Amino acid sequence: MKKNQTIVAVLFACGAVAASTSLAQVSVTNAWVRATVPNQQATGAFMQLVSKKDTTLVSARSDIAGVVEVHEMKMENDVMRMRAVDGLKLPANQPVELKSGGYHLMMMDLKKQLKVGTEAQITLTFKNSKGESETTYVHAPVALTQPK
Ligand SMILES: [Cu+2]
Repeated sequence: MKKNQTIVAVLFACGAVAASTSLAQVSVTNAWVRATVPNQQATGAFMQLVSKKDTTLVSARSDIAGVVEVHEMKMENDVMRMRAVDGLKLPANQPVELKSGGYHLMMMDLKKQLKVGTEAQITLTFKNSKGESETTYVHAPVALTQPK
């Protein structure tokens, strides 16, 4: 009897996840985080974002990092520089790529080494022009290069 109850609980949990996914405006694919060496303070997280409606990625956080910022990487006077941006605009149905050399999530003040084969959880918060916000949870595998 106990066993049956557990199965029901699991099924219910899966149903709840599916429901919240279909309501979500933003979908996240191909997320990954670059592995670190011991005592490394920062790393990048990368993914593809697509929103059904215009919105903006306004913030990100993770338990494994003290700070997560949205960064932009750009060539300026022949030097590759990166800086924090206030928000990353996601125009409706246009995939926005967070990748090496472009936009990325900068995970700083890392609380532990990120080892290949583990997973990082990142929470993304989006806000549209009406001020409505949406939160998306991302499970990103830790890897040395973008997983195929
Ligand atoms: Cu950066």
